Amino acid sequence: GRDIIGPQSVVLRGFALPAVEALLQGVDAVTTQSPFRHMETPGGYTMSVALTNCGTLGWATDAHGYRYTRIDPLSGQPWPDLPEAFLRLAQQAAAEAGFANFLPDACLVNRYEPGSRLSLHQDKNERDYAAPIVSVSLGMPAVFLFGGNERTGKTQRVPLFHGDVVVWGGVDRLRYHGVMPMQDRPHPRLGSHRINFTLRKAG
Ligand code: MD3
Ligand code: FE
Repeated sequence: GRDIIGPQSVVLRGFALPAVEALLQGVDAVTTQSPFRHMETPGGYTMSVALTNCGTLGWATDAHGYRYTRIDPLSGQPWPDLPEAFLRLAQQAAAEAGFANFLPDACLVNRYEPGSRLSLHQDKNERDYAAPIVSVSLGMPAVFLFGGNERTGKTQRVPLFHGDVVVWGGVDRLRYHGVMPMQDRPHPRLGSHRINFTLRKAG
């Protein structure tokens, strides 16, 4: 089924389930080349979420700020190729949500453990806000926070489960969002981890 959570945002419940093993194989291939790591924020904190990237461009943060790079600062090599299973799923989900011809060039892969959280933020480092973002949730459930266009507004809480895919775009593209601190509710396939990857058009 689908849950409408904004004028141009939809949760496709279980949409990724048929592809889970191919997607996890993709995550393994990516993390073999570019492992998960905890990056520093410009404010001097270490992120509780570990991340890596695949595709032409990867999102990174350090003491100097947030940016997209072609080279993984940890490996010194280009980010790993976008696995075909990621691209196929993202294009199918985007089309289901009314965004035809989605051509992502960046994929940020986040790994959560119990206690990890993502504080409210906007995704503003992409060049083209007309393209949607497709997000795929695997493993432990999370509570996603969906706010408005200002940090201070009301937030709705949206539970996201293993296999859910969310497509965000249009008027919802710059809404504040985050993830509540993770509870330890181990998943049969992924244990005490949640993996979320987001496909974007960044360049
Ligand atoms: C809504 N990740 O990586 S994915 C992120 O679950 C991020 O790991 C979260 O926020 C996670 O930046 C949420 C869903 C998401 C991604 C981008 C959005 C929701 C969004 C951009 C605009 C509005
Ligand atoms: Fe985000």
